[in-house]
Amino acid sequence: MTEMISIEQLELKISDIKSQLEKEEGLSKADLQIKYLGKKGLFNELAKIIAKVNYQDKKSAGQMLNELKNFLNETIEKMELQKTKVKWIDLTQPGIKPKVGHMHPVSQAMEEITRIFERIGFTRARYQEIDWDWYVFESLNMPKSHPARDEWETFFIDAPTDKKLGKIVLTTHTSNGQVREMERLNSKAPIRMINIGRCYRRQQDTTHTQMFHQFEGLVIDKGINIQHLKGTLDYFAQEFYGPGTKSRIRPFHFQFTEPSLEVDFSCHICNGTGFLDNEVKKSQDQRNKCKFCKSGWHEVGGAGMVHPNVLKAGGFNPEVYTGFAFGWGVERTYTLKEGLNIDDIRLLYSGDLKFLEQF
Ligand code: FA5
Repeated sequence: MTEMISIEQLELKISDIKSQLEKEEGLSKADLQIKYLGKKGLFNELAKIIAKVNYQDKKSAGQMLNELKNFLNETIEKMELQKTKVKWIDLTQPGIKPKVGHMHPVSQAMEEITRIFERIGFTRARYQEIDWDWYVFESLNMPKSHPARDEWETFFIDAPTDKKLGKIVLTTHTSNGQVREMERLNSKAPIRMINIGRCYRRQQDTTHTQMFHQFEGLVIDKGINIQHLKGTLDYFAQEFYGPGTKSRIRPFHFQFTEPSLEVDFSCHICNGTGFLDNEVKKSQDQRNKCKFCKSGWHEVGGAGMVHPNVLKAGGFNPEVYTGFAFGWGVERTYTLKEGLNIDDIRLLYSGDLKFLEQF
């Protein structure tokens, strides 16, 4: 007895053929026509089945086969059209640019700072960001339990202590590079170092982050005096912020420099006057104050003449050699650049592409 085929089974076979055709890749139009619509093709093979369909279903089966044939013809045509569309290239169209990233603004600033100091004979150095207490504090004239240490809100590493070098800390400033650089050069002058690195402190607000960068300058030789320091500050101010920018030094206290200074750069918005108008005859209260600086100046960091005890810790005779050092925040120095107007340095580390893509 002939095995009969139901309409549902026929439907299944039809949908198999349809989906097989839709998945076809690589066959030419002619090959598809042979495979699906040729004499021995899948359509004709299926059409033979009609003999096995019940008499009362034959009409619907015939219609279904007709629809399949139309589908096969139309789909093969469409697939051919699609292929020719892909193959056609408009050579006059502008190309699609690949997405390219760029350096983070802080890395850009570090590159610029390095180039500026290299031009006057400084060499870039890098020292560890996890270092012994000795290099971060003690060799810098800050003996254990000295109150000055409190200013550096330090993260300590839970690790064994060394008898001479003490605890291990996350560096609070790049000044740890001072004695390290003296040791690296076997206490031989001249030293002209620019050390840029990561620092860590337990601080967080609009002008402070727990991780930030500093750049540290150190110059040691015979006959180095404070005028060399001031000349270097002025040179940097003009190169980084543009012609006309002035530097100003104010007395301060650091354990590792004597005398110690705080360094300010003149504000580019009000040209160091603190006011946005020229009405010098008016009283200060009536004048239009500069909101960017409030005083005409921006503080960027510290500086001073290297303390004799630090020179000794690095193997230099302070009777023969003198030096100057400075240490400023990269983020702080950078955000003061003309046109940037970044009032919260935490934005630099927010990972917000909408912000970062502007630089
Ligand atoms: C120091 O760190 C001294 N080592 C600088 C120095 C070096 C003085 C050599 C003399 C000789 P101070 O703590 O002021 O100093 O920090 C210097 C600068 O680092 C600050 O003015 C600021 O720009 C930046 N800075 C400090 N803490 C943070 C912080 N948490 N986030 C961002 N920037 C900071």
